[in-house]
Amino acid sequence: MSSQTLILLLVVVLSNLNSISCLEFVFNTNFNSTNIHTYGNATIENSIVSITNQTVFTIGRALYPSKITTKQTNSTNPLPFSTSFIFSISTYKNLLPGHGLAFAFFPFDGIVGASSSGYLGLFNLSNDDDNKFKELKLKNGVNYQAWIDYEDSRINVTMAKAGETRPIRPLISEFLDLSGVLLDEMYVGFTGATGQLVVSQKILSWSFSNSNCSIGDALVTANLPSFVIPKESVFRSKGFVIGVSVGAVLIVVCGVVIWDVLVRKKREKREGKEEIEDWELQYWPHRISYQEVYAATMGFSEENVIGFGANGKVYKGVLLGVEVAVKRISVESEHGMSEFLAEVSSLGRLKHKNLVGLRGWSKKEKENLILIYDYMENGSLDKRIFDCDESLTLSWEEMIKVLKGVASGILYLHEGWESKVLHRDIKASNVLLDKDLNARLGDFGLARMHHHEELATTTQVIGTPGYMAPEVVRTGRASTQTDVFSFGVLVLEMVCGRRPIEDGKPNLLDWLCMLIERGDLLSALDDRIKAKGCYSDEEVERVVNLGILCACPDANVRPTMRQVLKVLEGTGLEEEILNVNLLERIETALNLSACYESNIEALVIYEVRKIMEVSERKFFLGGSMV
Ligand SMILES: *[C@@H]1O[C@H](CO)[C@@H](O)[C@H](O)[C@H]1NC(C)=O
Ligand SMILES: *[C@@H]1O[C@H](CO)[C@@H](O)[C@H](O)[C@H]1NC(C)=O
Ligand SMILES: *[C@@H]1O[C@H](CO)[C@@H](O)[C@H](O)[C@H]1NC(C)=O
Ligand SMILES: *[C@@H]1O[C@H](CO)[C@@H](O)[C@H](O)[C@H]1NC(C)=O
Ligand SMILES: *[C@@H]1O[C@H](CO)[C@@H](O)[C@H](O)[C@H]1NC(C)=O
Ligand SMILES: *[C@@H]1O[C@H](CO)[C@@H](O)[C@H](O)[C@H]1NC(C)=O
Ligand SMILES: CC(=O)N[C@H]1CO[C@H](CO)[C@@H](O)[C@@H]1O
Repeated sequence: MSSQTLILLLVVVLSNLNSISCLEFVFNTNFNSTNIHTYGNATIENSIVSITNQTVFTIGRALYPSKITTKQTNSTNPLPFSTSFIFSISTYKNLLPGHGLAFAFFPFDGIVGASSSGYLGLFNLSNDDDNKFKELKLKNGVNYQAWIDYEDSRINVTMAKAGETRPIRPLISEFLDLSGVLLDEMYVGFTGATGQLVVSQKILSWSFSNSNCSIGDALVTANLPSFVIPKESVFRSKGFVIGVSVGAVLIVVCGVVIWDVLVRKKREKREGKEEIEDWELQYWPHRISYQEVYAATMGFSEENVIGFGANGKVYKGVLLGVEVAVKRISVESEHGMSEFLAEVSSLGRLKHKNLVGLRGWSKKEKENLILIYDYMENGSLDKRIFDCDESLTLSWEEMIKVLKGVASGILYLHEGWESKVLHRDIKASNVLLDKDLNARLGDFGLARMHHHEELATTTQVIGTPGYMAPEVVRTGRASTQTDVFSFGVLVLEMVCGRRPIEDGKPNLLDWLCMLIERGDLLSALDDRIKAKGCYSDEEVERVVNLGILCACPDANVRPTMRQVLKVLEGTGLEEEILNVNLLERIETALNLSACYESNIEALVIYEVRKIMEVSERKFFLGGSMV
């Protein structure tokens, strides 16, 4: 789990009223329904304000009961203010944390016009403005005290652990003229939201004054309740004793191994060879010397660049007379490299007609890993779906062939091998087309090995926004069902000829659900495919339904890859699967279409972007390969 929680502290004003005198109040863990008003899903529990909890897609707001004067009498000058509050943000077990909390002035009470998730119950899609945010990263659960002071158009935000003295230097000190945005009287308080990501956000104490800049000192910081997730006591447990014993044995074993490795390395150095580990020779793919790769790509010349991945370029090359695609990846650490090599050695053994073959690998020094793949003449699938001219678009038949290919590639990964492999990043740019337009899944960099039955336990989010199942966004956990979800999105974007998320257009899934409700499903079919003909309406309907079913927010409703393939191949069983079983499930899925609505937010806006920042490191293999 990401140990970092994002919180946002800000003073914001939403739009452009008359006045009186100064105000001052102090609440020391004595909130009640009289002295603070809550809106949305905020509650008061044990005299503490809870802005958000584990409930997804909620907005919580807590405001001082009446409007306060924010301007000096007969003037547009804002009144100075000092406010301080103690808050706690804690995460839930096995869930990724989000989204944040804000201190704000509001022109009205209630939560009308605000959106959840990354908008913090403060903004919505039409009035969001990223520039207003200042972001701080905090550890979880701890009670923090924040101070916000405003005077003479200067705003200072200071923060410390509750109980510690106020730091002299503010975290943020900015000139900010609030006169244009503050109304004469406004509500003041806190707002927060959850999305797919949830976090508990609490306000323990709060003080505010227009005249006393030391009002923060009035907050009692002693004996505050703690929301830090308790760690299990380890010392008393049996596990501890066993752990220590096993640990001691391990240390000895490791020592022996390390010593052995060091001796070997020394010997290798003396012999002046590249370090080649034993397994490198045992398995596909073989290691290829850097010089060979260098020559094959004409010294990694720009002319040979055929694609850009997230972490490096892809080159075309000729190795031993065969065309290859060479992907260069920079690896941050030595640890990253060894992790990678272990993975490459396993993945190199995966062989299937619908997977891009990995021919070999090479490395230069410690940070440059090079993967050599079969060259795919027809490039990546995305170039055949989006923004391309008609001559390049696939016909319905070709499209079905590609989908069958992708489906059998995924099925092989999921079931065809002794250990289950998740792809984790199925999308059009990761599907390559060979000279006969056969689909081959590429980019296994994100795939990890999993033994059958064992649930993937990584909590790092891996994937691409729009293709990620809601549960991945929420928990970071991938499974075969999450691959099925991405496949569903791929099916739908191929049929419709548009990306799952496009600026200014409704989310693809929502749009399709709307068309289905209207009974106008066929209008979803890409006009360019329509122009090529050779399809039947029933077939289109079947494939769209299949896509929607795969992309159902409820993972249990999604079919397995084996069922998907059967439907695509139309091997008799289809009737049974689709008509009886699946159609029923599609109904369920459609009933869940309300879910889709909230998913738009989850997928489009903010959280995925945020998570991606956190786990950027994991994206080094993302992007397309040609
Ligand atoms: C609420 O708290 C205030 C102090 O802030 C107190 O004066 C008031 O009596 C409390 N009201 C109720 C209903 O407990
Ligand atoms: C979250 O808060 C709501 C009230 O907004 C409450 O009904 C619900 O039980 C709470 N959920 C949890 C898990 O505490
Ligand atoms: C503020 O303006 C009102 C009229 O607009 C006037 O009656 C009042 O005396 C003024 N107050 C001050 C303090 O200037
Ligand atoms: C967004 O908020 C503005 C007020 O700031 C409101 O006028 C508008 O209707 C809201 N839009 C939506 C979609 O809620
Ligand atoms: C904000 O911080 C600056 C620098 O520490 C200080 O000079 C200024 O007086 C502060 N302003 C307020 C309103 O606290
Ligand atoms: C400001 O508030 C602090 C904390 O409550 C208090 O100790 C101090 O006396 C107040 N100062 C003034 C000028 O009222
Ligand atoms: C449990 C609870 O109070 N849920 C509410 C959360 O807020 C939404 C509106 O924002 C209400 O519809 C829910 O009933």
